[in-house]
Amino acid sequence: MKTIFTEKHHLRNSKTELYGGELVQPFERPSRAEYIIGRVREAVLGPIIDPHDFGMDAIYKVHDRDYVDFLEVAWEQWQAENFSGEAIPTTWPARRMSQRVPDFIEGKLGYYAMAGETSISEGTWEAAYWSAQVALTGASHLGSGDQGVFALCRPPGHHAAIDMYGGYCFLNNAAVAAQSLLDDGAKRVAIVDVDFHHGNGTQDIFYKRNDVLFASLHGHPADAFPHFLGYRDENGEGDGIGFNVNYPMKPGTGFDEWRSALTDALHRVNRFAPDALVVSLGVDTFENDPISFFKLKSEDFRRYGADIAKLRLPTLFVMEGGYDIDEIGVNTVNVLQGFSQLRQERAAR
Ligand code: 5XA
Ligand code: ZN
Repeated sequence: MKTIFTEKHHLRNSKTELYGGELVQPFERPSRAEYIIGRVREAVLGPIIDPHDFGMDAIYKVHDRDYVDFLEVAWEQWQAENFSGEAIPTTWPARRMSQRVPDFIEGKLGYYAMAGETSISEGTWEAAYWSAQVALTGASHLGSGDQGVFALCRPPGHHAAIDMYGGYCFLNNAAVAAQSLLDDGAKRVAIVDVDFHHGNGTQDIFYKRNDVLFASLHGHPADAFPHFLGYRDENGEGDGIGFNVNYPMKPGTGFDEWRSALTDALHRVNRFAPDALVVSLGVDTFENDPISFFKLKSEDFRRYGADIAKLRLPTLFVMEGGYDIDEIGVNTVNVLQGFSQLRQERAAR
């Protein structure tokens, strides 16, 4: 299996995350990707390929232009105010307040942020841009006939909505890739999000559409970030009714229950008969993840990778979350190996 990767992810190296009332070192840090690529090499998963630069067009297909414009200049505008720290929102357009976009950077941050933990720092835009290009390159390899590709995206993307950032995400890499597959001739694309957190951004982007089936398995929003989306009764809107499926699960959920939800999601994908599958691959479902509450063990990741392979669809894995740095590489590559090994076994029959 090919891995698409660039060292440009290091451009995203913010110093602060608002967590537990303190500014701490972010959980989403460069070493995550280094551990993953290290394990990809160690396991000899396959070639590691630099991303191609596809430009901005594919990004504008899923994000509003004013939002992207804001991301491009947010750090510059913040710096122009001579603030000493990194850019974090402190005020929001909450209930019964105006939804107009303010001029001052403090107001803009609040307008475009869906959460406050994610600081914008030097290089954030550039890293987010290249992360999206990693996903687009992965999609282009699927389009050329590969059956499984790993887009090692960093920063992650699935919380990034049409016009919102947060949850460590700026551009929605999985959505950008899915849209590019459609633009390159796919009639239908399914996205299965196995990250611990609900993919609110991906849901937002495709909620009214019937050419993308979105299924997300995640911590119940009553108990887990992003808290304000991800309920079971969110089934889509307009043409999209029936094409959004959420599987919220309670604290302590182990592999058997989680896998039943995955099995149901994969059945739905099978019935949808897509031309390709995008997997938002977060490994923060791991039992030792510091900010999550599912109980998957390392070997479970291999097992569900094989479950996904049984769909026999061209599959793009797009990296999302996972913060147990010691095991992040093993768990991620276990999914990819579980997938590849089952595919190879079936092909050899
Ligand atoms: O998948 N999303 C994440 O892992 C980020 C969660 C951020 C919680 N404040
Ligand atoms: Zn997550």
